[in-house]
Amino acid sequence: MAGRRLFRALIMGAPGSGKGTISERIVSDFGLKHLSSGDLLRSQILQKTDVGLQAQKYIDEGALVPDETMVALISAELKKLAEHSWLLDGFPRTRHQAEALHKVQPLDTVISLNVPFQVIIDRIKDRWVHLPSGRIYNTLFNPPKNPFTDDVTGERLVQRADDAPDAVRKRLEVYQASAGPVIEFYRELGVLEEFSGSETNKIWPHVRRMLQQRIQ
Ligand code: G5P
Ligand code: MG
Repeated sequence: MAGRRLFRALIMGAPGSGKGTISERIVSDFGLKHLSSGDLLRSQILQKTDVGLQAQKYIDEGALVPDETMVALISAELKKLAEHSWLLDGFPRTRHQAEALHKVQPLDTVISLNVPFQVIIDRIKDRWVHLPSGRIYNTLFNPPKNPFTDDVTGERLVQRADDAPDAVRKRLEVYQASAGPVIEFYRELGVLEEFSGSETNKIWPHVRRMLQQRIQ
């Protein structure tokens, strides 16, 4: 995107609403850098960093990692992306995080996905992931070429600990309690774009069209 104005966006939505899946399509079509707070935390856990060790207990039980930890972690990553257009996925997800980000970097567009919770509960049990890269599969929706194997590296896929039914229920409750004030914050700023539906393939063309109009 050399020579173009930098574009800064966020994709938000409940756990399993398709943020990661749609982010992969946005990255592929529009060339934005993708920064997923969940992928970043899982990579800190794999590397056994202090942040990873602190965050693991919150993540496994489906609770939010404290705001201060998240703001420090994401701010450090965004500094590395200062020269790039980017798409945040999963941060901010509290009003405090949204205000902290707004002070350093206002957003151009916020994509908010509305997917019925029962649809999410049905699809998330079939999710398999390649943890080091964040690549996402689903045994029914987008299966890997070879069962339980990452298409790119050939490594084994795993299921996330927080995709266990109790943790999924908790994550959906947490989203319901914390997302409203974030959505309101971005609506007031005039940057909110909401997309509702049960199928990513039907939501995606609308997201794509909106971004084509915004990214020049
Ligand atoms: P994450 O990693 O941000 P969540 O819970 O917000 O986790 P998640 O689970 O990663 O979100 P997603 O990215 O929205 O879901 O969804 P996805 O992976 O693309 O799609 C879900 C599944 O459905 C996949 O298998 C996909 O293939 C399939 N799928 C997609 N579309 C369709 C479709 O149309 N049909 C069908 N059948 N299937 C489909 O955060 C994890 C944890 O990290 C901490 C928290 O503890 C959080 O719980 N954390 C933070 N804590 C505080 N503040 C923050 N900002 C934090 N960020 C992360
Ligand atoms: Mg995700």
